[in-house]
Amino acid sequence: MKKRKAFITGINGQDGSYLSEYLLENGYEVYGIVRRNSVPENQSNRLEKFNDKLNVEYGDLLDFSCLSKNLQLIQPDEIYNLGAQSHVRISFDIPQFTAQTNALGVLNILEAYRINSPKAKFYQASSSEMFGNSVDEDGFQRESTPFNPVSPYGCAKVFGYNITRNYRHSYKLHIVNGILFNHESPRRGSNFVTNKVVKTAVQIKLGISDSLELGNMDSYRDWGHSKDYVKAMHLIINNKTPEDLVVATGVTHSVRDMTDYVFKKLDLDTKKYITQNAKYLRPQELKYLKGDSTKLREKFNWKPEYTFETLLDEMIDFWLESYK
Ligand code: F7E
Repeated sequence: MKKRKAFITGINGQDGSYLSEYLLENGYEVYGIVRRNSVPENQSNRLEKFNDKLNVEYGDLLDFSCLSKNLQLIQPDEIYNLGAQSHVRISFDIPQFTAQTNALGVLNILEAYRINSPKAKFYQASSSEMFGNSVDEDGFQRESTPFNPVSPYGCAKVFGYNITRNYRHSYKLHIVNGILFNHESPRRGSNFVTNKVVKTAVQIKLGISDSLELGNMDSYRDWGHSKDYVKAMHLIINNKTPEDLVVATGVTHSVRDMTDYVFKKLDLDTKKYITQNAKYLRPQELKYLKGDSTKLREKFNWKPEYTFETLLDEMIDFWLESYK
């Protein structure tokens, strides 16, 4: 039987790498683009173990010609647009680049798709950051919760979400948004809060580091595992009727709770090591996220395998192992 083909932007990111592995396991041919980087190791380290099974080319969401050429040649069955400037605080430092990549980049790939491979299904990586500080009365965010973004990243993602819906409705294409809440793993960049806390706590435990500087510890996040979430992406794109769905655990914790859990696990006293540094604060903060993914759970029987605790335990074990 002919293998199904998937094309992934951001293939070397946390989600791109887990999604590639999952699709390879499920018999797909996997294609993707990575942005050229001056340090070549950074482009492939998450893909190292299975790089020889992938078809990866240089490309960029800002370069319509390369997107167009790739989609014309590959004729994928499924397109996952996971490429982005994904760091919310950094989006305040580089707002225009963030808007170009996370907003206009989506339009570029949608156009390349509409023109060259309109039979494919298309997945757009939308984000809970689009909700900003908007919460329903019961304390959850869900598909119907209004967007009220509080960062350049969130604003750009709202454009990406809307243009995706617009293409679905205007051109009758099979296009979906997955609205994913925070998701982490040992492959998370170490400038995101979970991996920063776990990595530094392990370094403190091993005497390599003696302090941890953080920003706001009173914000709440709904943290899941990237491995669980890439399976949800695959279900959402293959939904018979294309629709936009939330992916979340439904459990929320503060940054302080998360830090306490990690330090306690390593037998360390948070008070001794943690200080606040204003450089990690954001001009505007998203204070609270807790997602309701009932629609996804009911439709596909999806539920996360990892809990907050098993996610952090896996990350702690990863860093302990890697410093051995
Ligand atoms: O921050 C606070 C920070 O950078 C989480 C991205 O994947 O999820 C992610 O965005 C919280 C915030 O993730 C530090 O202020 C405190 O309240 O890990 P984060 P994020 O901003 O929620 C959404 C769904 C996405 O779509 C994004 O792409 O932790 N915090 N101290 C800190 N955060 C960082 N990074 N570093 C600190 O030192």
